Amino acid sequence: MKKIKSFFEKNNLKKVVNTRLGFFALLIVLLWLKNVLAYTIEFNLGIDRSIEYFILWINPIATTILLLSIALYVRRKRNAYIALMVIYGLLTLLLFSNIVYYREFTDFITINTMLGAGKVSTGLGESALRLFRPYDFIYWIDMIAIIFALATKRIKMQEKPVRARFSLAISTLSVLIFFGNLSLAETVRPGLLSRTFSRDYLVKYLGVNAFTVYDGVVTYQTNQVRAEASENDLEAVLDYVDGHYAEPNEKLYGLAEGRNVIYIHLESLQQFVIDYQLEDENGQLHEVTPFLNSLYHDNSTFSFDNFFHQVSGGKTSDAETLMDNSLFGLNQGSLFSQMGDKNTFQAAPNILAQTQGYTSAVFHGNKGSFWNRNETYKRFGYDYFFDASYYDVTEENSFQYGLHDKPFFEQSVQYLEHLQQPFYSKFIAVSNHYPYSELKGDEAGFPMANTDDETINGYFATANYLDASIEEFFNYLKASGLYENSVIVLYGDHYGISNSRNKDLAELVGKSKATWTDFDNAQMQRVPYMIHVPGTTEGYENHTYGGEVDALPTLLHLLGVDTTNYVLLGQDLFSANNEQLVAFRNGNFVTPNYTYLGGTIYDNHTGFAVNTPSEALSAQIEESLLKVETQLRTSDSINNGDLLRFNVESGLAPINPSDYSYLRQVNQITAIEDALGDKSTSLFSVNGNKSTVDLFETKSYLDNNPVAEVPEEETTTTSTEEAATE
Ligand code: GP9
Ligand code: MN
Repeated sequence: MKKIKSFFEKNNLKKVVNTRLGFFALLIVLLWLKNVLAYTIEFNLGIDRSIEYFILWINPIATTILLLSIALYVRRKRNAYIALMVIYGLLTLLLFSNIVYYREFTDFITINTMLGAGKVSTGLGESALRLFRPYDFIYWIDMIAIIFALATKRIKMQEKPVRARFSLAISTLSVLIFFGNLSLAETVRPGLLSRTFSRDYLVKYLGVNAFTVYDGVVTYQTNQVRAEASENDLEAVLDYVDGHYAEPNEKLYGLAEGRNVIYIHLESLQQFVIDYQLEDENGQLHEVTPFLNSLYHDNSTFSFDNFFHQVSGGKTSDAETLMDNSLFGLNQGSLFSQMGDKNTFQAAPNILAQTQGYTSAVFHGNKGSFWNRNETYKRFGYDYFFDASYYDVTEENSFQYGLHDKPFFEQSVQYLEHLQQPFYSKFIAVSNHYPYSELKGDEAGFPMANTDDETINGYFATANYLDASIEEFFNYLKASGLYENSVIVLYGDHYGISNSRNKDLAELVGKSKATWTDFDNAQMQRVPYMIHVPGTTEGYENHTYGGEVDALPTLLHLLGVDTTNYVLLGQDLFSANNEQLVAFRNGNFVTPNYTYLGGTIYDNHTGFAVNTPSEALSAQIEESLLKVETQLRTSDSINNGDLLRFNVESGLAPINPSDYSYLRQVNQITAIEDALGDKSTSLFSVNGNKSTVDLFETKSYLDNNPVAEVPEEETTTTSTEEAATE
């Protein structure tokens, strides 16, 4: 303490600042302070662990030193100081622009946004002034003070340049710090760079500067591939699509014509949960998803028991890409994150809007920036996106991935009732998400499984909660009258229990840990897929082998939409010509009789590898492999080359993303109702301008199971976040 005091007294600090290195250090400290200030009062990055705070606080350091150190190589006095101040000014400007942008969009600025490619109609231009705060001068006052101090020689400029070797040492040090920062971030959030969940995460773990540079590199790379792609590349795609097209099933074509589509995204729900009963410690059986089971067996439901997810690193976002576009996600990372704000799509909301006059909306209780949804949905043609900002999200009713399912559905209907019908809507549930350990209070009570793996143990309870939330939503749909006029499609997006944990699950699914194989892992990738068409009694359990890529052609045909003009890579699952070949994103595949995994052929009926396949079988597998490769390659060439922009024959007018804004949507939907007057088809209007919100009834697990034993307070294990596979 004394030392510091005397340090100041002797006025050493001033001397230090009068050297180039001292001045350089001052700028670093100031920039660091500004970043920390922004982290504290501007950005809401969802930090809840001390290690995350630590990473957050250190993350501006490396890039700030690195970028400012560029000026250390400048030898001439004036130029060196000018360079320092210019870099300083630019870094401040970058931070400040992000702060202002964040106030409006709860998101960070991408290179595309900067270049104007992603301009939004309600863009920053008009609203920027409104977004300034009186205290914003704090971010600039230091800059003015320093320039003033330099001009009036209160800070003196040092003549002697910094030795080049020393500058190099500083730059190198900053690179080392950066890699330290990065590896720490990767341990907390595996796959941070390869999967790029969200811009939030990049800023949270690496800082604004690193995020911007990273975004620039990725943008450059994708732009290169796009620039080289041409109309000719589309030819091969169109040939493939024509050859692969499967005729609709005449009996079902148009069965749901003109109806609302209500997609329910069953987070991490696997098919094995359907009809599953969990045994508690007293040997008592508990049905995990009683409501979904009843739907599954209902004769108004077309239920599939051989439907596989086909996602890769983009997880939920990959499932959405597949379901909405009949295209695969990318081999690495998320298409939403990497191309969602650039590419042209032929997504369901757009097709249905342009051919059938549908309105479309997504409902999801997490931040809109997660998986870059707020940008991607515009290019899919979603008219509305109700993200967390439209919900009352509190500490109690939410967890790290957003609002819990019951309040989510309950709070969604206030918006749903104002959508013009027919609508195409998607409800993305999220409570049944890794780490499956968040049910508290009145929602706790469903028994835990008793394996060595905490993640597996909690999975059934959150699945049960998801099930109950869907039942409440269905009850509302029936009470409000939306039900009869809708087709409700439910799908599991991907596995909930990763392959690395499956051995611990084996016993629960009637297998043994010791004999568990890759074949078993592959079979676990089945997810629920149910198409519920109220009023029909034609529903049945369909055993066709298919995957998420097949969902869109299946749905469009049920709605009576001709799909021959569109670039869809899947096949109608009701078609007699469906080839029942399910590609996984990594090139493996499943057919009704065989499963092909990295060179090994497994017989589905025995579960064993076929070590000496017959010539006929080898040829058959070879042919399937080629088809799978072609399907995946076609998907990649469409996505990487942004080929759909050339597909004018689709008849779809191009989407202008700036026609879409997800801000102040309540004004938007009610303005449309007002403008349409008697012609408005929203539930609210049809109901004589009376809200149906009160028809939603919600109950807790304990309400429904008053005799259930309340378990001891569960200690939630969030000490390590998900592994890369989760
Ligand atoms: C986040 C949610 C989860 O908003 O959809 O995504 P996931 O981690 O499953 O990809
Ligand atoms: Mn998911």
